[in-house]
Amino acid sequence: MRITFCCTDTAAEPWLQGLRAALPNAEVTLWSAGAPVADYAVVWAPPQQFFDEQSQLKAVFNIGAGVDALLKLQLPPNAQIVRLDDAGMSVQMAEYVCHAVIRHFREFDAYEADTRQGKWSFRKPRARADFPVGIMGLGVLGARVARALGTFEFSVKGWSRSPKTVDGVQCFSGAQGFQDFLAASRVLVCLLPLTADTRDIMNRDTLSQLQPGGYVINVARGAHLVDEDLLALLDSGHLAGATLDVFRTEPLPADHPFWQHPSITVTPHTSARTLRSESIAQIAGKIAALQRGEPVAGVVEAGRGY
Ligand code: NDP
Ligand code: OXD
Repeated sequence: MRITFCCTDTAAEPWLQGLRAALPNAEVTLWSAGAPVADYAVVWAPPQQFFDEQSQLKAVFNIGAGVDALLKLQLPPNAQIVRLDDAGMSVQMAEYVCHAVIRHFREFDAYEADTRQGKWSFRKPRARADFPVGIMGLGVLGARVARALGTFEFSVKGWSRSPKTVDGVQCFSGAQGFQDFLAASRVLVCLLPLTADTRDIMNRDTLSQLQPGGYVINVARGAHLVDEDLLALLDSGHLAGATLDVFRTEPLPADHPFWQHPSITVTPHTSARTLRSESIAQIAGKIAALQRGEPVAGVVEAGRGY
């Protein structure tokens, strides 16, 4: 069995060593143009040339949860795409989102500004009930984030494509549930995959439907958010702020207004990082299962885009 590795912006050697150790009977090599065809691929943002040459792939393992970049390419006809299924990402995402929600709700950024000026001052405690948190996307990451926020007793709402039941979460689904979901939320967290249906989903119209003083946390993909609409609603005062981890262009261009905006917190696409050893263990387990002819979790349905 041959495995080829083609991951942009990733140090290859530790991955190759880890995959070789986990799958000792496999020949694991770093892809270069003209390399022999392989059975399985481990990829992140590969070039089209990779798939043009690797015509015999049975499965393509994406070392991330989001497969939007991969679905833009032409894959070999029999290759299924398998995404990372948590692999240590959901707990990181829960940390990130809880941190952003709590920092905003408890006004810790304002306290920090005060204490930096030597001010010992108190703010009136805000009512938790006034900060319902709506999570768009109740998949592997969204459901974990919802549970984590619930432990801090926030009122948590969730929205998904198909109807869902998540303990302690008021669930909405589909186009018919969207407006009620937005109207019930003050803090909005985006954990949707980027698809034709979800591109630009956070725009002037939808963000205006959040409760006054709304707050946006985008940890999914930059193209979910219409940047100018967020800025306009911050200027108008309908929105109070945003924490953004993902952007239409990454790295975020130096002259982008998000960098300097006083109500926007920017982080460099780091909310949930791919963890190498967890990911290798998961990929190796799935390759072994596929070799035995067994089904695996995390297979992407190209038709629905995630
Ligand atoms: P999943 O595929 O497990 O879950 C996706 C969720 O979104 C599901 O609940 C799905 O609904 C819902 N959904 C999809 N399309 C729609 C739609 N049109 N309307 C309403 N709901 C919809 O994905 P993950 O939770 O694993 O990851 C989500 C995204 O997070 C990834 O696609 C990736 O882009 C991003 N990500 C970002 C990272 C970062 O570092 N910033 C790290 C990892 C991921 P249903 O349940 O009905 O299918
Ligand atoms: C992912 C990501 O999709 O890192 O895993 O954004």
